[in-house]
Amino acid sequence: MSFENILFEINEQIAVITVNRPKALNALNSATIRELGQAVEQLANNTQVRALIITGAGEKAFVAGADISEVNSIESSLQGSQMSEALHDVLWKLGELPQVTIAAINGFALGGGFELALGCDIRIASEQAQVGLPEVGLGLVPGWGGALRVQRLAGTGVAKYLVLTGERIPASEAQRLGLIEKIVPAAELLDQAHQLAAKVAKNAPLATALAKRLINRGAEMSLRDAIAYENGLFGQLCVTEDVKEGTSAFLEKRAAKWQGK
Ligand code: CO8
Repeated sequence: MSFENILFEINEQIAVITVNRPKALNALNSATIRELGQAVEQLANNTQVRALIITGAGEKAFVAGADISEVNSIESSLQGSQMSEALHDVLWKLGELPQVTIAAINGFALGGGFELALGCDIRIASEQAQVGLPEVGLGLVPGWGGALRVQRLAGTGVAKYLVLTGERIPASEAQRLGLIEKIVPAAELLDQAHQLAAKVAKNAPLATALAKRLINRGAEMSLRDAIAYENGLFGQLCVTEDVKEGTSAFLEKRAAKWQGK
């Protein structure tokens, strides 16, 4: 499948999607969102790939938001809701992938761009990156889950501060608030994202996939229900070949060879 607005590469255990509209600072138009969805769908049943890195083309922006000229041409609330649903659909698919998803934030991640990053499992950013949710300045609320994911990651106060002021904050501040996990020099960003992906890939595939699912689904449950869910997944994993291999490898002081079953 060929794409016009993204680059999609798979190299053994690691896939990379690069949003590739640098002249518009990689803003997400409908065609780009469609292509993101198609690329993510291709990974859903790929058992070789263990991690997906999402980044932006060029040095300036990860993604500068929804394509504002497209938002400007919306003619009905139905059309607006449909555009909103389109990226939500991609973000839900990212959440359901067995692979870990890593946003490598190489510059501005604003509005929908930050929302795309927030839909990934881990965010690593360059020292120059800036994030923000400036939608209210355009007359909108964040329409791709940004307010709500920031609220869950960093609390109601931080969500209200970022959303109501629309302020852009540097990556260092976002890290302090728990919205970015790691900051590295720009020149090292992709290499460090690959190293992170490789670290995940060393671990047991079913365990990483189910750990991600536990954390994502558990966040939507009461603690009691989430722990019951954890208990079920734990039991399920205990009888896998990988747990026999992982524990035997430890006892025999050798590296584990995972089968993903
Ligand atoms: N959409 C379309 N084009 C854009 C966007 C965008 N979001 N951002 C930048 N561009 C374009 C500019 O228009 C410009 O194009 P041209 O060269 O043809 O004039 C080019 O990219 C370069 O941008 P600037 O000249 O503005 O570059 P600066 O370095 O001066 O500024 C900024 C960089 C600060 C990133 C600035 O471009 C900016 O503020 N961009 C907009 C950021 C923004 O407001 N993002 C939020 C958009 S709304 C949104 O994301 C809603 C999400 C939910 C949608 C739900 C469904 C509808």
